[in-house]
Amino acid sequence: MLLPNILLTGTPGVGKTTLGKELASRSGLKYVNVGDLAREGQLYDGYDEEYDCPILDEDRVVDELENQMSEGGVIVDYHGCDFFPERWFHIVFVLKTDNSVLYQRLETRGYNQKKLKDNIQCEIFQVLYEEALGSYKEEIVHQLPSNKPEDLEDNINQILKWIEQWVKDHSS
Ligand code: DAT
Repeated sequence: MLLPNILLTGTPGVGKTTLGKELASRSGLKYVNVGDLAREGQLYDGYDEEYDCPILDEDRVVDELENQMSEGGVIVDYHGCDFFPERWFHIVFVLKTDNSVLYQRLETRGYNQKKLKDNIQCEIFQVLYEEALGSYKEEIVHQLPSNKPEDLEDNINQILKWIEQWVKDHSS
């Protein structure tokens, strides 16, 4: 059976991991967290002193994922999206969270003031939404609110319906 690949993107803290894992368990699709994948495989290319974090080796991440992406049925979670091959994804969801809610979530994570400010600005300026629109066909890019538990439930149900329809449309 053919299964679609789904990209979940958005500013850190908007709820990609929460949605991705729950969606995977309810749909049977596979969940891949690119941050974890990079950490496990040490897929890094240097260190960013300003942001105090390793720099992702995007080419190696793409190589690492290529086989499973061509098989289909993968949910990818990452706070960036312009380096993945466009052909990989059948649909792209950009999660969005109100500033005050996001601020609290990131504060709970123990982010320092600079990281907090940068991430809130990233959300205010819809950086990931713009990046997604610049990287994929506009008609497959969708924004989803991600503020409260009901949003999570609505998003899951909506995506499950979309998957079901996609599978029907692609079965011979
Ligand atoms: P991300 O993977 O985008 O960095 P996450 O899934 O780790 O984000 O979520 C960050 C925090 O927010 C985490 O404590 C769970 C919570 N959260 C996620 N989605 C939520 C929602 N729809 N309603 C309430 N809390 C949510």
